[in-house]
Amino acid sequence: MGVVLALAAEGCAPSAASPGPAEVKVVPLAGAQLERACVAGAHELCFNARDDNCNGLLDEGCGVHTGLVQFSIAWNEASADVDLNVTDPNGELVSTLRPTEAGLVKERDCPGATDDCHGQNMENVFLDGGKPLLRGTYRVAVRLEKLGGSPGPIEVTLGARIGPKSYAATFRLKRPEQEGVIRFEL
Ligand SMILES: [Ca+2]
Ligand SMILES: [Ca+2]
Repeated sequence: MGVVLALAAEGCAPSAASPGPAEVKVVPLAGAQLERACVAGAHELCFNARDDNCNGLLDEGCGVHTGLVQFSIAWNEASADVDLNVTDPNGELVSTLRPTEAGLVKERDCPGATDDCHGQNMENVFLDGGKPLLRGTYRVAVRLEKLGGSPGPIEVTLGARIGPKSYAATFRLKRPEQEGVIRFEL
């Protein structure tokens, strides 16, 4: 409750043909409204979890891994702790400790125990390139763990890549343990 969420299917196709699901159903579990679309040919900004240049890839060229399925979050408050919790169609929660059996990998746990992210708070989950795309429901939860001294709310951008399409949503999380959830069905 109290999660403000904006969602947009940006529908941008990358220049190279990518195999992917023909149809994706996106189910926000909170009120949704359209967010701005990406701009073709724009400069791709790093660590904002957005497909700024509308090529279907999130934060490419920034040392961030991608795959046929990718979910990323980013937020500005350096000491706030937000978690990206993705559960794959097998019901397995993706952790930074090891890939799921379906091949989803999580990199970056921000802000990290020893300021590992250097103030650039971004978490990223992607499908390992060697694994086939697993169809089914991906549950993507964005959860505020700690405000870290910020008065809040913490504005968190969620970017998603499903095959050739990218999606963007924004959450405003006010108190610890609050989370916003979107389901992607493919
Ligand atoms: Ca891009
Ligand atoms: Ca970006």
